[in-house]
Amino acid sequence: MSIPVVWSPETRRHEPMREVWVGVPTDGTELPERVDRILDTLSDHERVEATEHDDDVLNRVHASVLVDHLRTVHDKWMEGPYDELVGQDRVVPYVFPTPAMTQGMPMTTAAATHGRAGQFGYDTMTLVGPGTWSAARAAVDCALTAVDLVADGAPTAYALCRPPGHHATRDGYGGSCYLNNAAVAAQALRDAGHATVAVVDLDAHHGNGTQAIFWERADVRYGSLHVDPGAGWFPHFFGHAHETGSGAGEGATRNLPLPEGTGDRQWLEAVRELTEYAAGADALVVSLGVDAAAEDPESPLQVSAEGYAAAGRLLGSLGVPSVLVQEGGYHLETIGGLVAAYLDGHTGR
Ligand code: SP5
Ligand code: ZN
Repeated sequence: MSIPVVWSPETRRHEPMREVWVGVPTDGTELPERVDRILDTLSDHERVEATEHDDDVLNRVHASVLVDHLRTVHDKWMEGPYDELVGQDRVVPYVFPTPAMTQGMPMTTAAATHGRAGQFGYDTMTLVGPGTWSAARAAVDCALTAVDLVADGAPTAYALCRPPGHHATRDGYGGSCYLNNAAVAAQALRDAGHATVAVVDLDAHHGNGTQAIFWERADVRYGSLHVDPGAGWFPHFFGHAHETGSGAGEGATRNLPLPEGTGDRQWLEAVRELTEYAAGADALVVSLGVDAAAEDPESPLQVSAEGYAAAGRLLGSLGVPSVLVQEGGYHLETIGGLVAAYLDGHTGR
């Protein structure tokens, strides 16, 4: 069965150029070419260009100050003029008002753009360039268009979102993510009348942003399997099994951290557990990162294309309206095949 593949040419416009990691400028791996590699491999599926949506759902998932910051910060940076000052045009924070600095005192927004950047960006790897806002906002439109298709009766729709989103919190961005596409999809499915939505996150990294956004909510469950942050992996501070939600959301978060080197058998055991956990929800969002694959440079998990196909069969068997949202996956030669394998599994073809 063909799955609508929702995409936007705008998503190519985010060119991070580099990631500053432990003080070293490294070549980024979240490249525009990822879009074309995936599109090319999915050529036998129906292609749908995303339509523009207003900020309604976006503003219920993110603080408007974060959205405004991302919309305007690159223009402000160019007024700096940092390009001349520091010799590069990407927005990179250098000071972070974490509790270590704020100590409970009332904080005033920084006047300087290079100061303010650290109020919203929580790492040094996630740079903002001239096309970042257009791409991130277009990725949200991809997710919302996929929800529209499902609301109109498609059993499943795939949103080719780029940049990815699951590390973006209500108030901040990081981990190569700016706006949380999967959270927007889940909120839009709630608004379309699905009483409970399950988000199952297959990306190799824990989706701390999605978890944070729904932490205190019972109507959107969040389940994730990922390389164990306790073994030293990003996002380091979150993704442990003891994080289960709080308040009304107590018990609505489920984390299954996995050891380095985990392959298909153990990974699929965890997918099975999350499938059971998602059972009974009225709609499903899959945060479809394919960086758990053996070839991927960003994670030590060892999942195969057959593993992703089997994961698709498990989650597809839930038989509820499903929106599949692209997250990570950085090995250009294999990401398209991994996504295609998952899609085939999910639709049982
Ligand atoms: C959406 C997603 O998959 N985000 C990944 C964020 C984690 N990035 C951590 C990168 C740290 C190390 N990167 C240096 C390259 C090593 N191959
Ligand atoms: Zn990832």
